[in-house]
Amino acid sequence: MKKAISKSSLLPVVMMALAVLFAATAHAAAPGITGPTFNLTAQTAFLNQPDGAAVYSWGYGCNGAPAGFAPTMPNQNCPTMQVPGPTLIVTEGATVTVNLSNGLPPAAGNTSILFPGFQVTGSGTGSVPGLLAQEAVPGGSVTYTFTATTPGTHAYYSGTQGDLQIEMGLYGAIIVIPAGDPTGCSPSQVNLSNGNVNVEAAHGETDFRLAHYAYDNCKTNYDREYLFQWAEMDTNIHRQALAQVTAKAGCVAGASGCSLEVSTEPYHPAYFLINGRSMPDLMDANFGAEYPHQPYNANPHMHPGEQVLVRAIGQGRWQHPFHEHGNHVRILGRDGNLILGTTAAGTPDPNSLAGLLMFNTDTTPGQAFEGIFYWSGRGLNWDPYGHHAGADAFGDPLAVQPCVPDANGYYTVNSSPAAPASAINYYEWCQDHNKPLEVAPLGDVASGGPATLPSPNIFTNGAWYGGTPYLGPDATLRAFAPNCATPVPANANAGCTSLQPSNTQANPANERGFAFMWHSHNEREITTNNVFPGGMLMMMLVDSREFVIDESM
Ligand SMILES: [Cu+2]
Repeated sequence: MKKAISKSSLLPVVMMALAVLFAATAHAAAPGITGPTFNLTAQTAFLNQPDGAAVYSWGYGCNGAPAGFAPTMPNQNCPTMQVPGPTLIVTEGATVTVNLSNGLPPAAGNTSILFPGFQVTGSGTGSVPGLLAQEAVPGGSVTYTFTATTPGTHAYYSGTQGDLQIEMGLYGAIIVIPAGDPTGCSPSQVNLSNGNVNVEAAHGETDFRLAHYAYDNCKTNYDREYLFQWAEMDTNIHRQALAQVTAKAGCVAGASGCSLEVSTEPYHPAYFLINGRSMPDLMDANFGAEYPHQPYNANPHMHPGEQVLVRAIGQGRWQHPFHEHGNHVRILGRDGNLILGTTAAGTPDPNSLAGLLMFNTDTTPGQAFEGIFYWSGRGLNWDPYGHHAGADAFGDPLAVQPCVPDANGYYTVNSSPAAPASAINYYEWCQDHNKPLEVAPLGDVASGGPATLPSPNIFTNGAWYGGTPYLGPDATLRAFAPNCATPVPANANAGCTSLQPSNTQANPANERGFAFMWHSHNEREITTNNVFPGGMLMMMLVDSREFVIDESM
């Protein structure tokens, strides 16, 4: 697939060594609540935006404590209103019950939930049949029951006056995880992704996955997962709704005049949301106290080689061109349907995943997809780990790392001898092992690498630049030249300086990763109220193996 060059892909933040300076680093996962019975309510609250606005909105929330949370996180909670609504995590085959109470203002009228892809029965006193779903009247409630027939990621959203109610925030996700691991998988499939999970454990990482496989198929195993719900927001609609609800406070539901006449056209969204937040708020922690009604962040992290399950849903009115920098995405399934090739006999072939390899994974309103993403550094033509065949002029504190290619060319448990689980270059692309970007580590092209880095003598780096092109905290230590006098490297014009890149004086045990934009390729959508940066823009971080990714924060 031809890789398009876009203006946004030329932004200077596409790839940089990045140091997180915040006391509490924020990571992600796909947090939600467990059932199989969910007591939900639809209520009002104000959503915080990065420009300081607080936007009147409607959302689903928990009506009492949920049965449980998954995965476990320190500040987990389920408020009475949140956008997106609580992510409902259920197991394949379960009978799911959702009790929805309508806590919206009487003038807002009925509300409901659609669960596309499931055979739903809706009933209950306080509910009436609607056009698309059984609806809870104001102050009333409705019960939906269905069987979670097959694994996958699905949207749920209001089935009542969708142009208004979904815009106001009445949407969420349901994730059906397989009833168990599939049987008959090959050893490398059981030993997930060539040992990545064992390597995570060797570095003290906790497993935050909801399951080991996305579907009942050996080829759908994964190491990490993230859920991204894309939606936009036109504050004109929200202002109208608030004004009318306020003017009609205390009206009797169903009485003449106790209804809203909110115009939802023309449509001019100003906020572009992933999981209810915009850049940079979406990089803050899950369940952060500063976002009481927007608990889910969008802050993907991964180590090289990890198979990352991207669950994405288009929840708004517009389609969004979601682009994951760093690699293409292999689509696994859509709306809970694993995409398989066919056998010669014309039947679905479980050994043939047939989803497209995509540069750009559009989100489509109402549709969900899963894809697999990984980053390995393959194709860079230099060694991102900055390893050296021997001690370098700057006293490389790294022991020399071996890199023995497995059948695919990577250093893994399948190499001979096998890569130990503690190897910090686990999953390195061995063909580029020891190839410098430039020599030692600051030099020029002529000294043996494909690039010349700017000299800290003439170039001021931002506070987020670790001062090194290489991955890992030790690489930051090697980014400047405290001892360049003995011996002076062959070409030391750039490196032999006591000036340090700005962030090398920060805690060297802190994070030093590669950052890639994951964002909308519609550039107005990476703004907040037309100010860049904002909107649908995340920074994905590739972290070195020795940096512990704690997704609970
Ligand atoms: Cu892009």
